Amino acid sequence: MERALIILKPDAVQRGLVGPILSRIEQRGLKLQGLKLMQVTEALARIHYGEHEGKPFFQGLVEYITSAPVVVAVVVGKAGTVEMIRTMVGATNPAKAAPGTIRGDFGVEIGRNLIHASDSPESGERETSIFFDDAELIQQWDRATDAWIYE
Ligand code: IDP
Repeated sequence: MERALIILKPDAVQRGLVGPILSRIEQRGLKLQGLKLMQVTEALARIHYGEHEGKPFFQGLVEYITSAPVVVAVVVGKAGTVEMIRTMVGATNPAKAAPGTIRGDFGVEIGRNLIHASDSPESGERETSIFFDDAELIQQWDRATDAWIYE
């Protein structure tokens, strides 16, 4: 199994797109391990986006992600899940994202691209531990539909 951290960024929350975006993930058959509404602090933003420190868009990115509440989720599935979610999310710039992807259907500009999703299983683990305490996650639970989603 592998998992991804998803952040529905402030624009997704402000625009009332939490339900529609989470619906896509649920409908795909992926399973939640954690979900919460939170305010990202500047310190947390700087840790999460540490790899982008020094880039021209970094300060704007920190301001964007801390500007209003976000919804964060941990989503789990079999091997390949992280890549599958990235495909659903689409290209970083919504203007170039394919129709049918979250960014391609809901956004128009790179600085308001609605959603973050971990880019590898390793990032998924690292980012999950940054945003969630163990006690906030339900790592193992039976879902009635599991046998109808996975062979
Ligand atoms: P990703 O979110 O598709 O993985 P990354 O390259 O990891 O894309 O960039 C992280 C975030 O930084 C993007 O989702 C976007 O919010 C922001 N970002 C990246 N490049 C730019 C840019 O050129 N201008 C403004 N914001 C950017």
